[in-house]
Amino acid sequence: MTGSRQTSLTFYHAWSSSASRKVRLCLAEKGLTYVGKALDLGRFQHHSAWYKALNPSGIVPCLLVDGLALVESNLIDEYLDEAFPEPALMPDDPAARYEVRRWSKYVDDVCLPAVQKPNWTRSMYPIAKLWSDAELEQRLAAIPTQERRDLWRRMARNPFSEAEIDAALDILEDMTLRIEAYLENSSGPWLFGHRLTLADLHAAPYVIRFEEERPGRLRPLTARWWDALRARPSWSTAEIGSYEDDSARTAAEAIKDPA
Ligand SMILES: N[C@@H](CCC(=O)N[C@@H](CS)C(=O)NCC(=O)O)C(=O)O
Repeated sequence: MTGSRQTSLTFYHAWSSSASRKVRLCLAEKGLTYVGKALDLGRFQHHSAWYKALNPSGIVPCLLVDGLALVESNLIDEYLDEAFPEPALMPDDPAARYEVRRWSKYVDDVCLPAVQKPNWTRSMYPIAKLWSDAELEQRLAAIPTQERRDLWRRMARNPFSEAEIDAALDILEDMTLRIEAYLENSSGPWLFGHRLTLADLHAAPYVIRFEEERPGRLRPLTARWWDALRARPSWSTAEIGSYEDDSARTAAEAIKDPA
């Protein structure tokens, strides 16, 4: 743990989850140690009563800080940046801080729904398509939000078409073009100048998925930025593997449900 604080951190996450990866990268950049608890989304541990008591939305991640449950990856990372100020992961200038927040919101509002299409097709559809109607209704009843009930119902009965997945990857490609534009205007190697910020960390899980789905398409500045990001010690500390490996890892290494 950095500094003299005795804060206890327990992190509920899934290895292949983009939102979880954002927080793992932030924890790693801060040099924080924590107890990691990987959930198996394919076994619906995130829909169990014990987990919904921590995160009522029934999604990962969730960071327990001295017993206080923090949810929403962008907000968790901002919390970490304030609670553990070194190294700073936000710019000093209020206008630039605003821009980082705007970028993080865009990633969550636009890139997350886009990445769900290939991700859910690869990992949730093979599970959900096997359900009988009765099992589907039973699974849906445990899901606390309409949005996720709709997604699981789609996976079970009406999976995304190739055209929908392609359109989603176009959205991620557009994100990489926005990254290129930021880098063209940046005074340093990162999206907002010489300091690595949450903006860089929050883009990373979506860039890796884009690269996996459409390899070799990053523009020159983005490709250099991408290499620099993955060369940081935080990349290996955060244990970000391929989507396939991390999905398999999730199933193999998931925690046991608390009794
Ligand atoms: N806005 C949320 C999004 C979290 C989210 O969508 N988590 C996904 C994994 S990346 C999840 O738990 N999916 C499982 C499900 O919906 O059943 C955040 O940033 O924390």
